[in-house]
Amino acid sequence: DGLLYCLTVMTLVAATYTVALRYTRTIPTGDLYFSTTAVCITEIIKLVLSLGMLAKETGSPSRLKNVIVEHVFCSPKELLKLSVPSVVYAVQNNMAFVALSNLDAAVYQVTYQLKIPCTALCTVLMLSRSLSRLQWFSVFMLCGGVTLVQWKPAEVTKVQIEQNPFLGFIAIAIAVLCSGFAGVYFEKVLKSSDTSLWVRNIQMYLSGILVTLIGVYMTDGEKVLEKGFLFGYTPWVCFVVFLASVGGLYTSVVVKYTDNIMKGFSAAAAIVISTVASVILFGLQITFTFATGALLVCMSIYLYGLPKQDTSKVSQPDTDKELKQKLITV
Ligand code: NCC
Repeated sequence: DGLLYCLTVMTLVAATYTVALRYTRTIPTGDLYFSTTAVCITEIIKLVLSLGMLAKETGSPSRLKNVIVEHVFCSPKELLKLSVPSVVYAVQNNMAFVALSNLDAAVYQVTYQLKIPCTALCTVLMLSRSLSRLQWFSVFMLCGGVTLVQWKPAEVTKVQIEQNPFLGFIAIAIAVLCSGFAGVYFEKVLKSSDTSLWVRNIQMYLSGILVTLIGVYMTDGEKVLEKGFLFGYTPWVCFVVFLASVGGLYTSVVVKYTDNIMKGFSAAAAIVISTVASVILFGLQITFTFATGALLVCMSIYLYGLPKQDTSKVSQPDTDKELKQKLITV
């Protein structure tokens, strides 16, 4: 039940986040905030919130202190290990701002779905887990389904800003690769020991703050010194930072209890369910593309969840054959 709640929050936050972020980047005046600082502040907030959660988990201040001393001050190796995903996430989170400064939110959301197969590939390569052929098929079916479900006829919104769609798509491509890799890497570290999720998060956000600060310095250094770190922070920008922080933490909980591929499937299901709910509640009209996409999403979930034995029986002789072939060639 708790998981279902986390999934729903994660998906709703992600959808709101994208639209709100896009909105804050389309202000035509020269008062635009520095997006690199927003990414940095997000890491700080997530660190503080994770400390709070860890305090709750440990129960007493003295135990909290012990845990922090042991896992942060006396674990440079672990900190180094988690600096890998924190660098990659720093790139990814900055790329989201680049992409949404140059592309419409709907276009972004649809293209970003490429992260589903990318995540599946990373899972197979890095967690030495295997997917049956049918599961691979369902991964691509999900990707197509979510694309259709989120498909919106491009509205001709007149934004008064200069945009470079090509740059936007490059940014999405980088974000897709980063999301797959960092997600699976964090999952691997998290599940390889029984160290608490909040400790892992704290370890990651510490280097995250450092890396995103370097990002601020390298990209907007002079301008930030001149105008201030929080220059251009409207309530909307604060809202975006808030959503990014909450969304990140919910994501980590979801990954703890499921995995990154399941995260993709459940997010898709949540989108479908929330739309169907608004049809029932508010009489929203369902489009043909949505219905087709929803059908694909449901079918892909069904196919992905089919018992694996049947397919592994089929693929077993395959690998045996391959092995024999290899032996013969040797
Ligand atoms: O792309 P996605 O997630 O995989 O990005 C993961 C986000 O979660 C943060 N994170 C991850 C692990 C961890 N232990 N702590 C974290 O804070 C990372 O910093 C990264 O921001 C998704 O599956 O679609 C999802 O998408 C993002 C976001 O919509 C996209 O990245 C678009 O920019 C969602 N984030 C938010 O809504 C803020 C995430 O909830 C789900």
